[in-house]
Amino acid sequence: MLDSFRWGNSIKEGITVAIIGAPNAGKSTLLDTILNEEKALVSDIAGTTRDFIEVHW
Ligand SMILES: Nc1nc2c(ncn2[C@@H]2O[C@H](COP(=O)(O)OP(=O)(O)OP(=O)(O)O)[C@@H](O)[C@H]2O)c(=O)[nH]1
Ligand SMILES: [Mg+2]
Repeated sequence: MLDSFRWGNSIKEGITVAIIGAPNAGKSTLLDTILNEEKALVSDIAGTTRDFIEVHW
């Protein structure tokens, strides 16, 4: 049980994932694609997303 707890708990509770990358790398596009929702503004201007965007998915 001890050995399988982390794996089982990750499936049950989910895991925390951070999308990190250079300005204009496509982080917001990736997030919106995963969510199938326009959560983060996508633009060709580097530095569009300034705040942390936290979602539960
Ligand atoms: N060719 C190409 N362009 C992409 C891709 N993903 C995103 N873009 C374009 O790259 C530009 C930046 O995309 P964003 O998703 O806003 O990038 P970001 O990393 O969130 O940018 P910042 O928030 O400014 O740091 C936009 O014009 C997107 O349409 C991709 O896979 N291929
Ligand atoms: Mg962004």
